[in-house]
Amino acid sequence: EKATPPTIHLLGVPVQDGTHEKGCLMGPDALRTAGLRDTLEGLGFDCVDHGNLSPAAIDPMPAGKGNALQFDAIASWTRTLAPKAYEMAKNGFPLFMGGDHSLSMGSVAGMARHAAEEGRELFVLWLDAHTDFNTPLTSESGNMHGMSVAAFCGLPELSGLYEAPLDHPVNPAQVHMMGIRSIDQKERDLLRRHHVKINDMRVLDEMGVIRPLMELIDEVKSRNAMLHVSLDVDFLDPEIAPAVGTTVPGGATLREAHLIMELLHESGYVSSLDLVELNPFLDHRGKTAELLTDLTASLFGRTIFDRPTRRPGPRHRSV
Ligand code: NNH
Ligand code: MN
Ligand code: MN
Ligand code: MN
Repeated sequence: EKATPPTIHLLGVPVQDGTHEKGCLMGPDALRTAGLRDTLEGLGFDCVDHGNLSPAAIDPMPAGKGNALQFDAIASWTRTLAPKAYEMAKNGFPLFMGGDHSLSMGSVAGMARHAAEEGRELFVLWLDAHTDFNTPLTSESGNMHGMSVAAFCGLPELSGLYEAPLDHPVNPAQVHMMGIRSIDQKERDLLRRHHVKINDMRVLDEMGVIRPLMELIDEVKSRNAMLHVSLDVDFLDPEIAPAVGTTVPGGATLREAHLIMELLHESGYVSSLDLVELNPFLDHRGKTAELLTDLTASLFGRTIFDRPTRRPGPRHRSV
């Protein structure tokens, strides 16, 4: 018997204060223009587009230590998004359309709370050129999109972003990163100290995407956890995905990225997705927005040709 597909809840989060490069605020509308919703409906899913989030004003905070830029603005977004993500997760599959990567401070925190309430753990697959594990004390740029993982893992230097201290910080050992090829000096030590699982580009060069990804999927399955996927455009090679302010050469290929999405679909354990860092101002004729749409289609079950039917394992949701 087939589980009914979840409703997909699209939410635009046009935050760009986490980066120095302007333009990410157009990301959600570029994804809409590329036909994300029609594509998902074409695959048989019900979709609700919740429009774009706007951050609630907060009282200015005392200046924190270190050199975080736009701390108050990012706190406003995070405090608005986390409860919204938590609510959306109750009714289906939340798909967050960014916006820069500081978005994940809210989306992941909301998903972690949802998972905890269901008695499940939350794992995170971080697809990015960067590890985004800086704090205001280690960051060289001050840009808060480079601090997202540290924030939702509960590092105290970033706890002021949230309304209240995080009840359900993500365990850094349950954050698996792929595509990594740029880490700041002090960030390196933090990543080691907190046992974040890093699959850098060298790992993908040597063994491809299947082995490290199946390691994650097997662990998620064995713990009956939920899996949040966070896709930064710069995970992809700039040749195929130019619409991002922080391109790093030597990224994932089109087929590697699709294979990851297809395997994630087959796992049946993905609970939620961020599409972030899309800067349409830097795109060529919409190609990056279209690529993200195609990758999302693969995550939701689009295949090139028929696949042999697999015996479904225990599932969170059939996607
Ligand atoms: N590590 C750098 C910083 O913290 C770059 C972060 N930029 C990103 N992250 N695009 O994904 O400033
Ligand atoms: Mn990132
Ligand atoms: Mn990045
Ligand atoms: Mn917990």
